[in-house]
Amino acid sequence: MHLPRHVNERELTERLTRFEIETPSWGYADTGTRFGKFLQDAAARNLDEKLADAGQVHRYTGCCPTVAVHVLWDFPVGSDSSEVAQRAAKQGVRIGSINPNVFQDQCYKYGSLGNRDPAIRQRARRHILDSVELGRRVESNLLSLWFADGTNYPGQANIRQRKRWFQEELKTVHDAMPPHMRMLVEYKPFEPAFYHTDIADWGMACGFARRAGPRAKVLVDTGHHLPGCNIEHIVAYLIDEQMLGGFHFNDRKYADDDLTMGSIDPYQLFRIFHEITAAEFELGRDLEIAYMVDQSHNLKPKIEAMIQTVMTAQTHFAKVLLVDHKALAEARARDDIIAAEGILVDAYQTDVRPLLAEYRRSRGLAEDPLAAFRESGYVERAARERAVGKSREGASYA
Ligand code: PSV
Ligand code: MN
Repeated sequence: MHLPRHVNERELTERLTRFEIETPSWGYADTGTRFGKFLQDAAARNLDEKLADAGQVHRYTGCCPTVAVHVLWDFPVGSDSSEVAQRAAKQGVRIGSINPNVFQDQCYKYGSLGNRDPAIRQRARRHILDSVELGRRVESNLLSLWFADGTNYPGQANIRQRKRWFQEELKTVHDAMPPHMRMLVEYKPFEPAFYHTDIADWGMACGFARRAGPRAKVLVDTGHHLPGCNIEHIVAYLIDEQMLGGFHFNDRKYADDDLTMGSIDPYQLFRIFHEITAAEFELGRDLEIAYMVDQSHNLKPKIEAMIQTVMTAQTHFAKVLLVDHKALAEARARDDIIAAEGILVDAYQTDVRPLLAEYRRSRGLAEDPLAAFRESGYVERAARERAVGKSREGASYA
């Protein structure tokens, strides 16, 4: 593909190659809404099948070498967690972020680290510390924390007191992590709590992370913002504060919809990536950011949806790599808003499909990973094997 003069082809290719995306184990399993769960014959039934499916995504895209795991969903009590790193390697992937689960057990009805009962707080802390240990065993270096804690009614709880419990507990966990491990603190404005959520926005996540310690950073889940929120501004701010640790990518129309990344507002995705690559251009180095997908496809076929997601991510990342940062700085210096905006729009409107096809071909990958995967017959084979014994009864959301 003919590249604009300001783009260095080698640098672009190298940056694309360093852009890796983690896929979530829970994106390969049957999931649903609180109203029901629609099963797919080919959906993974256990960790090994999830790793195999993630391995397929990596095999066809070449940029998804790690898989996020959710502790209770992937390591149910009593399950064998030994040799998971080797089992992942067999599928061509590694274990990525560890996601403790302190929201689904009955004891967490009124919260986990924010629960007024010290025994429950201790139980939640224990589970997270066990997850740190699990991370060590499966060779992960990322602890990703999301809490469902919050309240539904004014007056229900002492918000300031809960904040202090969170502060204390997060610091304890931070200090217990092995030196190579990082902690990511995720925020969400509402759901499941509908009045107040203990870590409701990026500012709170940033405050908690700062107090926890230097290896704690903020995790931005793109679906966790109120309508109209300028997410790229948050991203830029956190980068400048050296507090941006990672992303959970997905798209939304209303709230935490878990729709495919870039399916609703692809320009937003471009704007988010632009803030990152613009900062990298200034700094002259890559930022340490964990790019992760957090999507559960209830209706789309799961592996295909994940490949589609990853291709969308790569497409938009390639587009921001075309931005002419020098010309942008010059336009800004003249207060030429039309030109400055035009530089972004030019890059956004460039058709990077030929560039990506060439890039993939040069790495021995299929030009169109989605088409190649579809042709492979993997889903049909998985459906034949996995549908057997899959109960059609009791498909309500567990
Ligand atoms: C919560 O909505 C969330 O975004 C957290 O990251 C959880 O770990 C994940 O979804 C579970 O699907
Ligand atoms: Mn998330």
